[in-house]
Amino acid sequence: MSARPDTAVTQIAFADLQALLHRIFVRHGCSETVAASLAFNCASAQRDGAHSHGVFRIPGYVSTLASGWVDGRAVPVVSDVASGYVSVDAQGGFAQPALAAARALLVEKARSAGIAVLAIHNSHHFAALWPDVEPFADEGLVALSVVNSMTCVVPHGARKPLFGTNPIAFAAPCAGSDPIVFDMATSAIAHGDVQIAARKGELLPEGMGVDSEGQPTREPGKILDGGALLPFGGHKGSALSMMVELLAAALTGGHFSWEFDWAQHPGAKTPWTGQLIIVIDPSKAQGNRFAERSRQLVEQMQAVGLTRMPGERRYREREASARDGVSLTPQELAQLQAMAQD
Ligand code: NDP
Ligand code: PYC
Repeated sequence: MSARPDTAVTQIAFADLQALLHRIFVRHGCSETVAASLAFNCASAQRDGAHSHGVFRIPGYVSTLASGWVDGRAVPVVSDVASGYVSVDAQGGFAQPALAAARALLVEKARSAGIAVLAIHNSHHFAALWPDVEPFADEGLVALSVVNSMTCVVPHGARKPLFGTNPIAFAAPCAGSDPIVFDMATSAIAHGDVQIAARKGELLPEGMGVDSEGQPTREPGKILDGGALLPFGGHKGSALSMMVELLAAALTGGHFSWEFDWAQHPGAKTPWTGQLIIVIDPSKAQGNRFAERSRQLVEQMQAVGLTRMPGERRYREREASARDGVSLTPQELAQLQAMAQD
């Protein structure tokens, strides 16, 4: 559900988009450091055609900052907990600057112990997860991350929503190519894609969600208006979503997806939860041949007919954006320019 928009597009250089988003974040209450982190993240998602978490999210960031729900100037506090464990209190700010603050220590620990964990709590994550893991694989490391969001998914076999859309992202180096990366919500569809479908007046495929009566519906408006999403793959996706709640919230000290109440902050959109990142140094693996073994796996998958790896569409979009500029609709560009000034 992340293809290029089929409406008219205008192209903007990545650096110009990043600078525009940076101005918006600063204008709406973020420190320079936080603005830089979020602008790079969001511009990268737009560049890669990850539209559910590209510039589509900017009005949500702005309304959240205006509501006082998130601290755009928070300075994360990093704790060196153990030889393979780093904890960060994001101080009610965004998760990406918390990761940035702890990253060097995390990598140092992973390279020394072979594996290290970064547990972020008191944090808001409103973005795609792959930007958090892909850079580790660029450095030859394997990374896995989970983040929980806000109650909108009915556990398999239950009657009411409890879990968040709870994505899992994974990145691994692969000899001779870009890293292998996947990043997927554990809900049948990301909440962002439901909002996009509602805006476009499109029906969803079967099996994505239920209305406020718990009845299956394909209408995004009914899901957003008191309805809920389903996990992907029935009990299997539900188990993964449960795991994400445990790792991202219980293990980090963050909130479960149902544990925060933003009712007093009209306009708040960013889930106040937690995030876990596990980084492994594959040079410690038997024979130190991980990247070559990744390549062998990819080649075998292709030999049995696979034509599209996860992450491949994004890499293609990235190439097209580098060549032609990052695509936005003229309306999106005008809205961003207005938000940078208002
Ligand atoms: P998709 O279902 O679009 O894609 C999931 C993964 O599968 C991607 O790695 C994608 O690669 C790959 N993929 C898709 N189609 C195919 C195919 N036909 N063959 C092989 N691989 C394929 O993602 P979701 O809608 O589940 O999630 C979208 C985004 O929403 C994610 O970035 C996620 O992190 C984010 N999200 C964030 C939340 C938060 O709380 N911050 C909550 C929930 C979601 P490719 O990228 O190349 O298309
Ligand atoms: O798309 O499900 C989603 C989502 C939740 C929080 C940020 N994105």
